[in-house]
Amino acid sequence: MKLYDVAVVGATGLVGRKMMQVLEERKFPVNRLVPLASERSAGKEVRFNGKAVKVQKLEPRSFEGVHVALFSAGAGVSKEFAPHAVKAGAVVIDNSSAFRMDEDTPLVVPEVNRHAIFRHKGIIANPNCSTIQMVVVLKPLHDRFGIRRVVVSTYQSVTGAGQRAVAQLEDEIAGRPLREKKFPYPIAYNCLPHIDVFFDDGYTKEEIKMKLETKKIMEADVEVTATTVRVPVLGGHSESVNIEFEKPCTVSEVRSLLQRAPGVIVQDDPAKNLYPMPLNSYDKDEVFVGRIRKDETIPSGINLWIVSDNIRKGAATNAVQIAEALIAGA
Ligand code: 3JN
Repeated sequence: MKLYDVAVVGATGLVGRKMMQVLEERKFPVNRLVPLASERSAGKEVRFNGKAVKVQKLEPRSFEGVHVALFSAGAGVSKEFAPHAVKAGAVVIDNSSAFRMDEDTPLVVPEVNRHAIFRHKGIIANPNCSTIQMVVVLKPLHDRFGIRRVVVSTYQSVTGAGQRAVAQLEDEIAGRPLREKKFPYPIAYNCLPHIDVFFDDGYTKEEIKMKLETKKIMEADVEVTATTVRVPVLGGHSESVNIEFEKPCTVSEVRSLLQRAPGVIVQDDPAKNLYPMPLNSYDKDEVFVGRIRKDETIPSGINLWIVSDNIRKGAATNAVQIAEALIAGA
């Protein structure tokens, strides 16, 4: 079997660490693992396949011999260093927003648009976590009923904002002085309707990412309007989603389509209090869906509830799945 040299940029972050865990778990054929990070983290050790590997300082020449470079160190780092990786002959799978909307960059969720991977010109973008878990559910429904419009509200885990955000929540809950202050307000016992920066029209960048990325991944004019909210939760992101269809649908058709959909697990039995929750989605790769109900206010519509681990399917697992598809070929 061919083995690959794999770089992980942002190797000491929440997503970078998870990328290495997922590469190991899924037995990605790694020859050499190259963990890369800023000068501050260089010299630390990460564990991979039972061995300690030293984190190296990210530099333009870090990518010599690398076949696949997984980036998760923010859009600025991706913009600066992804071109060096491509120049060295690597394929970059980038978890930031740096290239997502570029025409030449495929934006991929393998369950939805695996074919797009093979159009890459060196860089493949991993979508935003909130978009990924939503489109995995929307795709089979769009193929069958045609989606006209989606109204989504998110309940996003603090893990989406990184290690400093997790530290703020833990310290606030413990009632101790904060090690870090990531959010402008307390996040414990609170909800912040504010993820990423605000634009002049009142929407946040996270909300606009969901709208634009969904159309690009689904290659369809599916309209999305979003409200994204940070909640004091660790295990995953939740989404309340209202979907309006072109064609008539029933709840049982929707349920059976989703039961057969790749990467989806239906948890929907109100009589047994069965519905998806972020506590249960932690460290799982699937997208969980439940609370499937008819929207009686429109001719054809559904309400449902989607939960997934944003650090796994929303980031690391999706990136590794792209890498797997890439080496498997078209
Ligand atoms: O807040 C979340 O739950 C997800 C955060 C994603 C994020 C945070 C900072 C910068 C992104 C992203 O993936 O879109 C970016 C970015 O790359 O723009």
